[in-house]
This record gives sequence, structure tokens and C-alpha cells, in this order.
Amino acid sequence: FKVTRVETTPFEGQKPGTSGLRKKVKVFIQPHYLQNFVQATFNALGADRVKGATLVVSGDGRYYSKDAIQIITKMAAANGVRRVWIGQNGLLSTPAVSAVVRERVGADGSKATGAFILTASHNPGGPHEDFGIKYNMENGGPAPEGITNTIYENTTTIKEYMIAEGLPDVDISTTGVSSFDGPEGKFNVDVFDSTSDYLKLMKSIFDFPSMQKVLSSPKFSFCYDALHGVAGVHAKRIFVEELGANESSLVNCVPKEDFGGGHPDPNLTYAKELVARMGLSKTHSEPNPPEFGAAADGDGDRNMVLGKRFFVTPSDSVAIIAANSVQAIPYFSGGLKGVARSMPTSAALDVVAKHLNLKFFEVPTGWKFFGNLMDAGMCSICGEESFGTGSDHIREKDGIWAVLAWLSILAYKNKDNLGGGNLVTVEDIVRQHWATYGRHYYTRYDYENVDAGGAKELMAHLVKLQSSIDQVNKIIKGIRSDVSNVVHADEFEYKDPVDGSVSKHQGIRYLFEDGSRLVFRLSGTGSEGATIRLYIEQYEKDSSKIGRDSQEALAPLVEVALKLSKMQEYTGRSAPTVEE
Ligand code: VG1
Ligand code: CO
Repeated sequence: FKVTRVETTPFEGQKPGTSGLRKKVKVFIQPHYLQNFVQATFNALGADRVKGATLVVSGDGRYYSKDAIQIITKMAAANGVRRVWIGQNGLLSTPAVSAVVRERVGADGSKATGAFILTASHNPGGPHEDFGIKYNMENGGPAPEGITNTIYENTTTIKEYMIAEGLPDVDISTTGVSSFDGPEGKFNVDVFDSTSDYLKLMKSIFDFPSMQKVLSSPKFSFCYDALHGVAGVHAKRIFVEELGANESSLVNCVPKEDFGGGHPDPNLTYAKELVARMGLSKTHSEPNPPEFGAAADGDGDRNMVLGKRFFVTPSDSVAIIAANSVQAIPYFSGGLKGVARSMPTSAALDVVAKHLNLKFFEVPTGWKFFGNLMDAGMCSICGEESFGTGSDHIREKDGIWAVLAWLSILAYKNKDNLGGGNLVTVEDIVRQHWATYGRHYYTRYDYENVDAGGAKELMAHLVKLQSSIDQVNKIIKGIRSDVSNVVHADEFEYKDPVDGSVSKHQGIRYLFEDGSRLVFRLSGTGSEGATIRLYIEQYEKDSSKIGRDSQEALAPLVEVALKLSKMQEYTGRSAPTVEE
């Protein structure tokens, strides 16, 4: 092949958000749109990181992925990349990409230097929905803000991109290496099995035989819903073929380009089938739900964990995994280096860190902030309230890892019960945790696709209110007299303890005397309008009060949050789109 330079002009708005660039497919398929972003990325990385590089290119298989893979491969070749690695059919979950970058060794001994991940994660897919792309670095984690800012700047001035002419489309459905001759020498495309490397890593972390015992016990039952996302590919191999779960435990585990028309977001609103099977649907009654259920998002980095008729909040989930990890998971048997959570995530993890005397960090929303801590050996387990949980085995959150962590805890707690005796259930584990550490009542309200102007005004209003805490407390007492006083309010700002970089405007916080918190932020992953997220949390130490209904316990704070922010006034919405 030879290298062609194509003239182009900038597109507006190619700024990567919380996790890459996400736009409607109709935006992405405009001539040169994807090409501009990819070239801007190569230019931001610089010749050092591009010439001779080995790049992973794959994703969640959503609509437009196949075309995008061909385009990126040809551009990589033209920019001097030496090898492109592609998961079979272009499918690799986000955590599997991270694992491949860190662990895979090519037939010629090569290691990956970075990755393009093609996904818009939990956003719907299909010709009328979203596509997305993000770049991950050599450590397997998302590019830091320094790089994503440069990518964006480059997109505003781009004049040309490079693409290989005469390089045929690669067959991504069959594994194997194809080699081509270019002006700078050989260029290889390596299509490989999507799950092998990831599975090998999981086997080095968890005790597979003990999980197998639980999954094959007649007392235990399981259900996994991949919401038609890419996790289904890995789930079949790991849960069914390796761990012996019944094939019927898998729901929606064949990836679809449009996720079956659904919203591949594992929460109580969108994971309808799993929610019904687990006996948690308000409209359908299930006589005998499984003991354990879980769901993933489109790209397989998120997880929702459910017990029989029981919801585990993600904030509790990471705290419970951290509290049990040393006993239940071989990878952590030497102890934890530290734990971390994103700012809006509940403080359940903080309490565990304190009890176990662990290093603890609170970072802004988005996984990239955890990576620095992990690279510096300061953090082993971390999580976000948005159904993201993970560890330093890779540099992304990991949906299947979280399910394996829960299976390990269930195996550990039931090691003497599988023969005789009562099963310790998911609900038992959570309630025991609350009894030991106290309970963080928690909920999140999302107002999706609201008018961007109104959302901005609401945030400005909240910042302005913060100038007088006395005034805030007066307003609050006028709304509800039964909530405690606000003692501190600010906009969250984070100074990275490893590289000293500062991230500002990471969400507005109101902190109450009794440990309750209200947090407001604007989403950075949407593709249209604005999404306001409101996070509400209340801590209860008194063991006689930890069994309340969460909605009822949080009702006073919810009322305060909605009235204080003038939510309805600014957004025109009387109810959230999603309520967790
Ligand atoms: C959301 C979540 C955040 C998560 C991010 C990416 O971001 O709140 O916790 O890290 O999605 O997850 P935002 O900016 O919309 O609140 V994923 O599974 O989309 O990569
Ligand atoms: Co995701």
C-alpha cells in the first residue's frame, strides 16, 4: 500500500468527555469525521508513540464499529503503526482491551502500546443512536486529560489526515495474522480470540474451582444479563464453559449492533429482564428467583449485582468486595495497597478503609483518575456509584471481574454450607456488612437530555447559594425541619497525588453535619442536551435503623435537594428519567 494525504477541515465539538468522544452515528458517519479524530489522536500521541506501535482496535460491536475498524486500521498503517490487533469480529469488552494491552504477547513477541476502543458504553446503539471512540495508553487505561485536551485542540486546526491506499479491508471474522508491505516496511493485522487473554488473567486472580462449586451446587442459582452487549461473548466462555453455569443462566448474551433496541445500562430501570427474573419487578411476580444475578453494560465495564429480590447498591458493592477481598480472592491475599472511590460514590468504602486501616482516596468521576494511583502502587480496589467496580489487575472498571468477586465472596462465606446448612445469601452478606459498618442510604436521580441552558443555570444557582451557608440552612429549615445542618459546601476539586495535576469543577457538594451529602453534577458522557445527576446520601450507624426502606429514609433529603436546586423550575421536569 501507499500513503495518501487527504485534505480536511475541522468539525466542531470533538472534545472527549468523561470517557471518550460520543456522538450520534449520523454525526460520526459524515465524511472525514472519524478520520479527523483519529488523526488528531495520532498527532497528539506524537511520532514516538505511533511509529512502530502495536495498537489494539476493537469495541462493543455497536453499529458502525465494523466500518470504523477498517478506517482506523488503514489510518494506523499510513501513520507508521507496525501492528494492529483486533478481537475476533471486532469484539472486546473495555476491560478485555485493557487486559490485552497489558498482558497479551503477539506471536512475534510484541506487546501493545495503546488502544482505540470503539464504544459509547451504556448509551443505546444503532443507526439513529450513539457511537463512540476513546484512546487508551500503554498501561491499559484511558488517556489522561493532558492528552485528551491535545487531541481536542488538534481537531480544531486539522488540515489533513493520512490513510493507506491499496490496503484491502481485513477479514475480522477469522483469527490469524495478515501481513502487508508498506512504504515503511511490514504492516501486520492480527485477529485473535476475544476471550483467551482476559480469561487467563481472571484465572490468575480468582480461585475458579471454588466458584465452580458454588455455581454447580443445587442450592445455588444464577442469572447474567449482558443486555446484548459485548460482555455476553466473555460470559459464555467464563460462566458456562469454565465455571459450569447452566447455559440458561445467560440472558441477552449474543451481542447486537443495536443492543436489541434497548438501553445497555445495567440498572433497575433498563435491565428489565434481569430485574423481573430476580423478583424485583413492580409489575411481574416471580415465584422462584435465582440466588444471584448480575448485568453488564454495552462495553462490559459496568456491573449491577442483585440477590434474590434484593438490590445491592454499587457503593455498597465496592465496600463489601474491599472488606472481604483478602479472605475471598487469592489475588488480594497479601493485603490491599489502598482503596478509592469517585466523589459522588457513597462513603461506605471510607468506613471500610478506616476499619481496616487502608489508604483511601476520593477522586473525580471517571476511571482515568484511579489509574495513576494504581500505577503508583497506592490502590488495589476502587469503584463508582455508577455501577463501576474494579481493581489494579487492569486500568478500567471490569463488569465480569465484579461478578467473579461476588461469586468468590459467596464461595468463601458458604465453604462449609454447600453440603448441609443454610446458604449465606447475597442479602445476608449485605445486611451483615451494614450491621458491622453502618448503612449508607443512597440514591441517584438522573435528568437525561434536559435543555443545556437550563442545566447550566441550575448549576450556577447552586454555586451562588454556596456563598452563604447560613442562608442555605435557613432555606433548608423552611423546606424540612428534620434534616441536619449544612456545614460545608463547595465545588469538588482534585489534586492528583501522583502527578500533581488539578481537576476543577468536578461537581457541587453540600455536606451535612450528620454525614449526609447532596451532590450535583453534569454528565460528561451524553451525546445530546445535558444530563443532570443528583446524588443523595445519608449515613446510619444505629443498627436498629439500618433496615428501613431506602426511598422512605431518604425522602426528607430528596425534598430538600429538589427544592434547594429549583429542579423543576430550571429543567421543567417533575420527575427524573432514571432513579436508582
Ligand atoms: C458516567 C458515570 C461515571 C462513569 C462514566 C463512564 O459519567 O457517571 O461514573 O465513569 O459514565 O462509564 P458521566 O460523566 O455521564 O456522569 V462508561 O461504562 O460509560 O465508560
Ligand atoms: Co461502559
